[in-house]
Amino acid sequence: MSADCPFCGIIAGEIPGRIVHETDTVTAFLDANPLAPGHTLVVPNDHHERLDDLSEDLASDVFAALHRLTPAVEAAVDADATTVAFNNGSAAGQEVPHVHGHVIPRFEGDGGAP
Ligand code: DGP
Repeated sequence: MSADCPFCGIIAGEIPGRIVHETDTVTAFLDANPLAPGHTLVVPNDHHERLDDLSEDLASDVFAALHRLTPAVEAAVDADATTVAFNNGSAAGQEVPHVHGHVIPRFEGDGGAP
């Protein structure tokens, strides 16, 4: 856990978060600044900054959660599709330095990729 990391705070229950899925290694919660209704973040429970900092096992757990959650998020908001993305490093737009996959619901005619 990293003391000043908001995602570590949510996982520890110290910061409010709308958690939608939890395992021993991965947590998913709604994004506080959603690009679409249902925008969900999938994060490893342990603090790691970048995707390549994860062990292969933990990366697999994150991807397994994305695999399960993507259809569930689509169904929850009646979306037509999802954009699944990682901003991996600050130059790529990563603002929170705790690995997170975005699951962004998409709708026909919503104007293209965010
Ligand atoms: P990125 O730019 O890829 O690092 O995306 C960070 C996302 O995290 C952004 O969509 C907003 C979201 N976010 C930032 N702080 C919090 C927080 O404290 N709680 C929640 N639920 N989401 C947060």
